[in-house]
Amino acid sequence: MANYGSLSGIYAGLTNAYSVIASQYEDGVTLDNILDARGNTSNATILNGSFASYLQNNFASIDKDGDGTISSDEMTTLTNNLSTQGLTREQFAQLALSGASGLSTSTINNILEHFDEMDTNGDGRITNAEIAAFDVNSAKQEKLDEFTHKFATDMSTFYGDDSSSGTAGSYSMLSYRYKKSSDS
Ligand SMILES: [Ca+2]
Ligand SMILES: [Ca+2]
Repeated sequence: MANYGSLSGIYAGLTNAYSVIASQYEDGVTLDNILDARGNTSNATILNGSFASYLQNNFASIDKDGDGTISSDEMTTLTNNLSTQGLTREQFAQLALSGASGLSTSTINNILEHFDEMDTNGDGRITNAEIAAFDVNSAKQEKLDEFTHKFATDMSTFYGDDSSSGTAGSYSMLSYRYKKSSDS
């Protein structure tokens, strides 16, 4: 069964990047703090650049009340909104390839390849629900293909038997019936 994964690792990664920055600055997470944290080489292994960059690039929209700081509530709102609305192809590509999304390269490629098919409501974004539905449908399709293949294989086995070793059984039955009808 194909598995197209889930976007949950991306949302967790964003929250994690936020937490790393928030833990380093007493005044909360401001745009300057994000820039500072990204520039701090000692953060190289603990702060994911793609996630931090997402927070930086979308700062204004994440900071709903416009006080210049992303609060933990605003961060929760962001991940809730993202998981409800889903991710655009660009957002997905950027965040999934961050190396911290929990998705393998083949899963990411599968999602990118089937993005439009997965986006069943056609809003240009994919959600976990759409991925899961696609997963179920492709599993069904796989089962159907397997059944069709199995059926075809069984049929050729049947005919194969009939024309080779199976001849004895079916032929003798036929000759028996012919014999019987000619007798009467
Ligand atoms: Ca705010
Ligand atoms: Ca969609």
